[in-house]
Amino acid sequence: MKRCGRKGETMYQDKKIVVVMPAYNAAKTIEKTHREVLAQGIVDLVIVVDDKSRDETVAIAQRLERTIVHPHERNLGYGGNQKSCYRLALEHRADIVIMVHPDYQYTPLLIPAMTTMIASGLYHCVLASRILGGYALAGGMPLWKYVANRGLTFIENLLLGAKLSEYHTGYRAFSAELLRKLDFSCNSDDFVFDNQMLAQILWLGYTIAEVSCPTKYFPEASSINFVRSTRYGLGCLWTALTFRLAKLGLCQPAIFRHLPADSAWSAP
Ligand SMILES: Nc1nc2c(ncn2[C@@H]2O[C@H](COP(=O)(O)OP(=O)(O)O)[C@@H](O)[C@H]2O)c(=O)[nH]1
Ligand SMILES: [Mg+2]
Repeated sequence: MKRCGRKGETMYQDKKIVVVMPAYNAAKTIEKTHREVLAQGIVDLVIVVDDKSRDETVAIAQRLERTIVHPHERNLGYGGNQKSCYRLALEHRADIVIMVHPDYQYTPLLIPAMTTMIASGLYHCVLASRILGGYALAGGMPLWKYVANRGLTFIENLLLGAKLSEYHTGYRAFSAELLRKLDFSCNSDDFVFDNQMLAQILWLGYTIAEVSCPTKYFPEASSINFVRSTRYGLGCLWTALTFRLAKLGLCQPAIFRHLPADSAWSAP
């Protein structure tokens, strides 16, 4: 199935596969993550966006094979980082974009599976879920994060009208076709960006697919504290609530206002 494309590219079924890594103080783990990403044999390009890390992330990333490094001049936040990731991936003519954190929390071994689900034309968005399969706690997810994840997911499913096992994973794949339809200009630069993006995808009528993903928690893989997590959780609830109110015609949140009205997608 794999075949060679243009010079220097591996291509997968004639599609350019780009992995984006939103990096922040990832010096200890980025090389290992990157090695396993390329070992999958289907990734054409890795884009590392560094959000003004205080460690050696940029210097290490600049030595990595098949990789473009884009350092931010100032710290924008995780959402601001992802905005750069997707813009650069589209500028580099990606067909499929996979976002994976460079903190080695998510195994790159799932890249071929997620790519296939999009390359087949079946889905435009695939999440790697730590909840599906039921081993999140055994993998070291702190109990309070697990409980918050399950509670938020329950409410989000009700308000967003989807049936996902979690909305909070940092391992996601998208078709370029879908990314081109999204408008991030009014999205947050903070962690809730992730959630707003999923709400926008559901707003457009796309189905979000999931694969189960082993969970790994260790000191370098998790830095978000309780206060930032709480702010994120409240942002998720607000996103879901305004989504439902907007569907009922009761408000017009900016994150949905600029999306194309005629892009309704139906499963093939
Ligand atoms: N741009 C940016 N990224 C951050 C910041 N804090 C964490 N991150 C990144 O956000 C991602 C998720 O954070 P992490 O601490 O791993 O969260 P957890 O694994 O969900 O507990 C990681 O890729 C971090 O590198 C920040 O202040 N700015
Ligand atoms: Mg992490």
